[in-house]
Amino acid sequence: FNSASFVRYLQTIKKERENINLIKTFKIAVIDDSRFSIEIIKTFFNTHGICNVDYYQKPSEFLKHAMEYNFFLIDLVMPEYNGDDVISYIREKNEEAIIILVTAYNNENILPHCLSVGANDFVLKPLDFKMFMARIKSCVSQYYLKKELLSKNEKLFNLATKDALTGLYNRIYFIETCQNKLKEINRTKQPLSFILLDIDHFKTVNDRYGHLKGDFVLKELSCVLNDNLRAADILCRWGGEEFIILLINTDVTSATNVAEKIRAIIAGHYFKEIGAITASFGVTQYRENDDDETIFKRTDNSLYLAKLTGRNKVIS
Ligand code: GH3
Ligand code: MG
Ligand code: MG
Ligand code: MG
Repeated sequence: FNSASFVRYLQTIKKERENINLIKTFKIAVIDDSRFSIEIIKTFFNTHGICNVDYYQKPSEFLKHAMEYNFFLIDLVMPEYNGDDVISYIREKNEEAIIILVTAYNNENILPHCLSVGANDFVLKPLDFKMFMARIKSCVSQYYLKKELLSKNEKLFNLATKDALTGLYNRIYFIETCQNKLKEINRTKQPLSFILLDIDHFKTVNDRYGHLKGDFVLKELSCVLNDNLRAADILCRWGGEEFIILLINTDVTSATNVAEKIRAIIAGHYFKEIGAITASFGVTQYRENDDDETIFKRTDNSLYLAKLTGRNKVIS
Protein backbone atom coordinates (compact mmCIF):
# COMPACT_ATOMS: atom_id res chain seq x y z
CA PHE A 1 0.00 0.00 0.00
CA ASN A 2 1.01 3.58 -0.57
CA SER A 3 -0.86 6.11 1.54
CA ALA A 4 -3.42 7.00 -1.13
CA SER A 5 -4.40 3.41 -1.82
CA PHE A 6 -4.44 2.70 1.91
CA VAL A 7 -6.97 5.53 2.39
CA ARG A 8 -9.02 4.15 -0.48
CA TYR A 9 -8.87 0.70 1.11
CA LEU A 10 -10.10 2.10 4.44
CA GLN A 11 -12.91 3.94 2.67
CA THR A 12 -13.99 0.72 0.95
CA ILE A 13 -14.07 -1.08 4.29
CA LYS A 14 -16.07 1.74 5.84
CA LYS A 15 -18.54 1.73 2.94
CA GLU A 16 -18.85 -2.05 3.19
CA ARG A 17 -19.60 -1.80 6.91
CA GLU A 18 -22.24 0.87 6.21
CA ASN A 19 -23.84 -1.39 3.61
CA ILE A 20 -23.95 -4.34 6.00
CA ASN A 21 -25.40 -2.09 8.71
CA LEU A 22 -28.13 -1.00 6.29
CA ILE A 23 -28.98 -4.65 5.58
CA LYS A 24 -29.15 -5.20 9.33
CA THR A 25 -31.97 -2.64 9.61
CA PHE A 26 -34.36 -5.07 7.86
CA LYS A 27 -36.28 -8.06 9.16
CA ILE A 28 -35.41 -10.73 6.64
CA ALA A 29 -37.35 -13.91 5.88
CA VAL A 30 -35.95 -16.74 3.76
CA ILE A 31 -38.56 -19.12 2.36
CA ASP A 32 -37.20 -22.23 0.68
CA ASP A 33 -38.40 -25.83 0.82
CA SER A 34 -34.87 -27.17 0.44
CA ARG A 35 -32.94 -27.67 3.68
CA PHE A 36 -29.75 -27.55 1.63
CA SER A 37 -30.53 -24.11 0.09
CA ILE A 38 -31.42 -22.78 3.50
CA GLU A 39 -28.08 -23.93 4.91
CA ILE A 40 -26.24 -22.18 2.08
CA ILE A 41 -28.13 -18.91 2.56
CA LYS A 42 -27.57 -19.20 6.32
CA THR A 43 -23.83 -19.56 5.72
CA PHE A 44 -23.91 -16.53 3.46
CA PHE A 45 -25.59 -14.30 6.04
CA ASN A 46 -23.55 -15.66 8.96
CA THR A 47 -20.24 -14.91 7.23
CA HIS A 48 -21.36 -11.27 6.98
CA GLY A 49 -22.54 -11.20 10.59
CA ILE A 50 -26.14 -10.62 9.46
CA CYS A 51 -28.36 -12.32 12.03
CA ASN A 52 -31.71 -10.57 11.52
CA VAL A 53 -32.92 -13.48 9.39
CA ASP A 54 -35.58 -16.15 9.95
CA TYR A 55 -35.73 -19.29 7.83
CA TYR A 56 -38.89 -21.11 6.72
CA GLN A 57 -38.98 -24.42 4.96
CA LYS A 58 -42.80 -24.43 4.82
CA PRO A 59 -44.50 -21.54 2.98
CA SER A 60 -47.72 -22.15 4.96
CA GLU A 61 -45.81 -21.63 8.20
CA PHE A 62 -44.18 -18.50 6.79
CA LEU A 63 -47.50 -16.98 5.67
CA LYS A 64 -48.65 -16.82 9.29
CA HIS A 65 -45.73 -14.47 10.02
CA ALA A 66 -45.35 -12.76 6.64
CA MET A 67 -46.28 -9.29 7.89
CA GLU A 68 -43.47 -9.29 10.46
CA TYR A 69 -40.86 -8.89 7.71
CA ASN A 70 -39.84 -6.26 5.20
CA PHE A 71 -37.23 -8.21 3.25
CA PHE A 72 -37.95 -11.55 1.59
CA LEU A 73 -35.83 -14.14 -0.19
CA ILE A 74 -38.22 -16.54 -1.86
CA ASP A 75 -37.62 -19.83 -3.60
CA LEU A 76 -39.66 -20.28 -6.75
CA VAL A 77 -40.64 -23.95 -6.76
CA MET A 78 -42.08 -25.23 -3.49
CA PRO A 79 -44.60 -28.00 -2.77
CA GLU A 80 -47.60 -26.13 -1.28
CA TYR A 81 -47.32 -22.73 -2.92
CA ASN A 82 -45.29 -21.39 -5.76
CA GLY A 83 -42.93 -18.47 -5.22
CA ASP A 84 -44.92 -16.18 -7.51
CA ASP A 85 -48.08 -16.70 -5.39
CA VAL A 86 -46.13 -15.84 -2.26
CA ILE A 87 -44.67 -12.76 -3.99
CA SER A 88 -48.09 -11.43 -5.06
CA TYR A 89 -49.45 -12.11 -1.59
CA ILE A 90 -46.70 -10.07 0.08
CA ARG A 91 -46.69 -7.31 -2.51
CA GLU A 92 -50.43 -6.75 -2.16
CA LYS A 93 -49.99 -6.07 1.52
CA ASN A 94 -46.60 -4.37 1.52
CA GLU A 95 -45.70 -1.95 -1.24
CA GLU A 96 -42.26 -1.12 0.12
CA ALA A 97 -40.83 -4.52 1.05
CA ILE A 98 -37.80 -5.90 -0.75
CA ILE A 99 -38.58 -9.20 -2.46
CA ILE A 100 -35.84 -11.21 -4.15
CA LEU A 101 -36.61 -14.43 -5.94
CA VAL A 102 -34.02 -17.18 -5.44
CA THR A 103 -34.35 -19.87 -8.06
CA ALA A 104 -32.63 -22.62 -10.00
CA TYR A 105 -35.45 -22.47 -12.51
CA ASN A 106 -34.16 -20.14 -15.20
CA ASN A 107 -37.14 -19.89 -17.48
CA GLU A 108 -37.67 -17.05 -19.91
CA ASN A 109 -41.35 -16.66 -18.96
CA ILE A 110 -41.39 -17.26 -15.25
CA LEU A 111 -38.74 -14.70 -14.27
CA PRO A 112 -40.43 -11.77 -16.06
CA HIS A 113 -43.70 -12.98 -14.55
CA CYS A 114 -42.25 -12.90 -11.01
CA LEU A 115 -40.88 -9.41 -11.58
CA SER A 116 -44.26 -8.28 -12.86
CA VAL A 117 -46.12 -9.59 -9.80
CA GLY A 118 -43.81 -7.67 -7.49
CA ALA A 119 -40.32 -9.15 -7.08
CA ASN A 120 -37.61 -6.50 -7.06
CA ASP A 121 -34.96 -8.82 -8.44
CA PHE A 122 -33.91 -12.46 -8.75
CA VAL A 123 -30.77 -14.51 -8.20
CA LEU A 124 -29.97 -17.89 -9.64
CA LYS A 125 -28.98 -21.06 -7.82
CA PRO A 126 -26.30 -22.27 -7.31
CA LEU A 127 -25.69 -19.00 -5.47
CA ASP A 128 -22.70 -16.91 -6.39
CA PHE A 129 -22.14 -15.16 -3.04
CA LYS A 130 -20.58 -12.07 -4.60
CA MET A 131 -23.46 -11.61 -7.02
CA PHE A 132 -25.96 -12.41 -4.24
CA MET A 133 -24.51 -9.66 -2.05
CA ALA A 134 -24.44 -7.20 -4.97
CA ARG A 135 -28.14 -7.78 -5.70
CA ILE A 136 -29.08 -7.41 -2.04
CA LYS A 137 -27.09 -4.16 -1.74
CA SER A 138 -28.64 -2.77 -4.89
CA CYS A 139 -32.18 -3.54 -3.63
CA VAL A 140 -31.39 -2.05 -0.22
CA SER A 141 -29.99 1.15 -1.70
CA GLN A 142 -33.00 1.50 -4.01
CA TYR A 143 -35.28 0.95 -1.02
CA TYR A 144 -33.67 3.80 0.90
CA LEU A 145 -33.48 6.03 -2.16
CA LYS A 146 -37.21 5.57 -2.74
CA LYS A 147 -37.97 6.23 0.92
CA GLU A 148 -35.93 9.44 0.83
CA LEU A 149 -37.61 10.57 -2.38
CA LEU A 150 -41.07 9.91 -0.95
CA SER A 151 -40.31 11.85 2.19
CA LYS A 152 -38.82 14.76 0.20
CA ASN A 153 -41.85 14.68 -2.05
CA GLU A 154 -44.14 14.88 0.94
CA LYS A 155 -42.19 17.84 2.32
CA LEU A 156 -42.35 19.63 -1.02
CA PHE A 157 -46.07 18.91 -1.32
CA ASN A 158 -46.65 20.38 2.14
CA LEU A 159 -44.53 23.44 1.37
CA ALA A 160 -46.40 24.02 -1.87
CA THR A 161 -49.94 23.39 -0.63
CA LYS A 162 -50.04 24.33 3.06
CA ASP A 163 -50.01 27.59 4.94
CA ALA A 164 -46.98 27.81 7.24
CA LEU A 165 -48.75 29.46 10.21
CA THR A 166 -51.88 27.32 10.50
CA GLY A 167 -50.94 24.16 8.58
CA LEU A 168 -54.19 24.51 6.62
CA TYR A 169 -54.24 24.28 2.82
CA ASN A 170 -53.24 27.48 1.07
CA ARG A 171 -55.06 29.48 -1.56
CA ILE A 172 -53.20 27.92 -4.51
CA TYR A 173 -54.15 24.40 -3.45
CA PHE A 174 -57.72 25.44 -2.77
CA ILE A 175 -58.21 27.02 -6.20
CA GLU A 176 -56.76 23.95 -7.91
CA THR A 177 -58.97 21.61 -5.86
CA CYS A 178 -61.98 23.77 -6.56
CA GLN A 179 -61.37 23.71 -10.31
CA ASN A 180 -61.10 19.91 -10.19
CA LYS A 181 -64.32 19.62 -8.20
CA LEU A 182 -66.14 21.86 -10.69
CA LYS A 183 -65.17 19.50 -13.51
CA GLU A 184 -66.33 16.55 -11.41
CA ILE A 185 -69.78 17.90 -10.53
CA ASN A 186 -70.55 18.55 -14.17
CA ARG A 187 -70.71 14.74 -14.32
CA THR A 188 -72.13 13.89 -10.89
CA LYS A 189 -74.55 16.84 -10.60
CA GLN A 190 -74.00 16.86 -6.85
CA PRO A 191 -74.48 20.19 -5.05
CA LEU A 192 -71.32 22.01 -3.97
CA SER A 193 -71.19 24.91 -1.53
CA PHE A 194 -68.69 27.42 -0.22
CA ILE A 195 -68.33 29.26 3.06
CA LEU A 196 -66.03 32.26 3.32
CA LEU A 197 -65.40 33.69 6.78
CA ASP A 198 -63.51 36.68 8.01
CA ILE A 199 -62.68 37.56 11.61
CA ASP A 200 -64.42 40.72 12.80
CA HIS A 201 -62.21 43.65 13.81
CA PHE A 202 -59.11 41.52 13.81
CA LYS A 203 -56.97 44.62 13.50
CA THR A 204 -58.13 45.58 16.99
CA VAL A 205 -56.95 42.19 18.33
CA ASN A 206 -53.49 42.85 16.87
CA ASP A 207 -53.46 46.43 18.14
CA ARG A 208 -54.51 45.47 21.63
CA TYR A 209 -52.60 42.22 22.19
CA GLY A 210 -49.80 42.31 19.62
CA HIS A 211 -49.23 40.53 16.34
CA LEU A 212 -47.92 37.35 18.01
CA LYS A 213 -51.12 36.87 20.02
CA GLY A 214 -52.99 37.59 16.79
CA ASP A 215 -51.11 34.70 15.19
CA PHE A 216 -52.13 32.42 18.07
CA VAL A 217 -55.77 33.35 17.50
CA LEU A 218 -55.45 32.35 13.84
CA LYS A 219 -53.94 29.00 14.83
CA GLU A 220 -56.54 28.35 17.49
CA LEU A 221 -59.34 29.28 15.12
CA SER A 222 -57.94 26.83 12.54
CA CYS A 223 -58.24 24.05 15.13
CA VAL A 224 -61.78 25.09 16.05
CA LEU A 225 -62.77 25.03 12.37
CA ASN A 226 -61.07 21.69 11.74
CA ASP A 227 -62.75 20.12 14.76
CA ASN A 228 -66.17 21.18 13.53
CA LEU A 229 -66.04 20.14 9.89
CA ARG A 230 -66.55 16.79 8.20
CA ALA A 231 -63.48 14.95 6.95
CA ALA A 232 -64.55 15.51 3.34
CA ASP A 233 -64.82 19.31 3.69
CA ILE A 234 -61.81 21.21 2.43
CA LEU A 235 -60.66 24.01 4.70
CA CYS A 236 -58.17 26.60 3.57
CA ARG A 237 -56.60 29.79 4.82
CA TRP A 238 -57.73 32.10 2.06
CA GLY A 239 -55.57 35.01 3.18
CA GLY A 240 -54.78 37.04 6.36
CA GLU A 241 -57.74 36.40 8.68
CA GLU A 242 -60.01 34.88 6.06
CA PHE A 243 -60.83 31.19 5.73
CA ILE A 244 -62.73 29.35 3.04
CA ILE A 245 -64.46 25.97 3.15
CA LEU A 246 -65.55 23.80 0.26
CA LEU A 247 -68.42 21.51 1.20
CA ILE A 248 -68.88 18.49 -1.03
CA ASN A 249 -72.40 17.23 -1.73
CA THR A 250 -73.97 20.08 0.23
CA ASP A 251 -76.64 22.55 -0.88
CA VAL A 252 -76.84 26.17 0.21
CA THR A 253 -79.37 25.47 2.97
CA SER A 254 -77.17 22.87 4.65
CA ALA A 255 -74.06 25.00 4.10
CA THR A 256 -75.81 27.96 5.75
CA ASN A 257 -76.66 25.73 8.73
CA VAL A 258 -73.02 24.66 8.95
CA ALA A 259 -71.89 28.30 8.78
CA GLU A 260 -74.40 29.29 11.45
CA LYS A 261 -73.20 26.45 13.70
CA ILE A 262 -69.56 27.50 13.26
CA ARG A 263 -70.43 31.16 13.80
CA ALA A 264 -72.02 30.30 17.16
CA ILE A 265 -69.11 28.05 18.14
CA ILE A 266 -66.54 30.78 17.40
CA ALA A 267 -68.56 33.41 19.25
CA GLY A 268 -68.80 31.10 22.27
CA HIS A 269 -65.16 30.02 22.22
CA TYR A 270 -62.69 31.42 24.73
CA PHE A 271 -59.45 32.24 22.88
CA LYS A 272 -56.46 31.94 25.19
CA GLU A 273 -55.53 35.28 26.81
CA ILE A 274 -57.79 37.12 24.36
CA GLY A 275 -61.32 36.03 25.15
CA ALA A 276 -64.13 36.14 22.63
CA ILE A 277 -63.94 37.04 18.96
CA THR A 278 -66.57 36.88 16.25
CA ALA A 279 -66.52 36.26 12.52
CA SER A 280 -68.75 37.08 9.55
CA PHE A 281 -69.76 34.57 6.90
CA GLY A 282 -70.67 34.52 3.23
CA VAL A 283 -72.21 31.33 1.79
CA THR A 284 -72.93 30.31 -1.77
CA GLN A 285 -73.78 27.25 -3.81
CA TYR A 286 -72.34 26.36 -7.19
CA ARG A 287 -74.65 27.23 -10.08
CA GLU A 288 -74.45 25.84 -13.57
CA ASN A 289 -71.74 27.49 -15.69
CA ASP A 290 -70.07 29.09 -12.65
CA ASP A 291 -66.30 29.15 -12.81
CA ASP A 292 -64.20 29.38 -9.66
CA GLU A 293 -63.78 33.15 -9.90
CA THR A 294 -67.52 33.72 -10.20
CA ILE A 295 -68.07 31.60 -7.10
CA PHE A 296 -65.39 33.39 -5.07
CA LYS A 297 -66.82 36.76 -6.13
CA ARG A 298 -70.36 35.79 -5.10
CA THR A 299 -69.18 34.38 -1.75
CA ASP A 300 -67.19 37.56 -1.15
CA ASN A 301 -70.25 39.71 -1.90
CA SER A 302 -72.28 37.82 0.72
CA LEU A 303 -69.46 38.21 3.24
CA TYR A 304 -69.30 41.93 2.47
CA LEU A 305 -73.03 42.20 3.12
CA ALA A 306 -72.61 40.38 6.46
CA LYS A 307 -69.94 42.92 7.44
CA LEU A 308 -72.07 45.83 6.27
CA THR A 309 -75.16 44.72 8.17
CA GLY A 310 -73.60 44.26 11.59
CA ARG A 311 -70.95 41.43 11.47
CA ASN A 312 -71.07 38.14 13.49
CA LYS A 313 -73.65 36.81 11.03
CA VAL A 314 -74.15 34.53 8.05
CA ILE A 315 -75.42 35.77 4.68
CA SER A 316 -76.18 33.41 1.80
P1 GH3 B 1 -63.39 43.59 9.64
O1 GH3 B 1 -64.35 43.26 10.70
O2 GH3 B 1 -63.93 44.60 8.70
O3 GH3 B 1 -62.95 42.37 8.91
O4 GH3 B 1 -62.14 44.23 10.36
P2 GH3 B 1 -60.66 43.71 10.39
O5 GH3 B 1 -59.89 44.54 11.31
O6 GH3 B 1 -60.66 42.27 10.69
O7 GH3 B 1 -60.25 43.82 8.88
P3 GH3 B 1 -59.05 44.48 8.14
O8 GH3 B 1 -59.07 43.89 6.76
O9 GH3 B 1 -59.09 45.94 8.27
O10 GH3 B 1 -57.77 43.95 8.88
C1 GH3 B 1 -57.37 42.64 8.82
C2 GH3 B 1 -56.30 42.47 9.84
O11 GH3 B 1 -55.82 41.16 9.90
C3 GH3 B 1 -55.13 43.37 9.58
C4 GH3 B 1 -53.93 42.47 9.65
O12 GH3 B 1 -52.93 42.99 10.47
C5 GH3 B 1 -54.48 41.21 10.28
N1 GH3 B 1 -53.78 40.04 9.78
C6 GH3 B 1 -53.76 39.52 8.54
N2 GH3 B 1 -52.95 38.44 8.47
C7 GH3 B 1 -52.43 38.27 9.73
C8 GH3 B 1 -51.52 37.36 10.30
O13 GH3 B 1 -51.01 36.42 9.67
N3 GH3 B 1 -51.24 37.47 11.63
C9 GH3 B 1 -51.79 38.47 12.39
N4 GH3 B 1 -51.47 38.55 13.67
N5 GH3 B 1 -52.63 39.36 11.84
C10 GH3 B 1 -52.96 39.28 10.55
MG1 MG C 1 -37.76 -25.29 -4.08
MG1 MG D 1 -60.21 40.48 5.89
MG1 MG E 1 -61.60 40.93 9.29
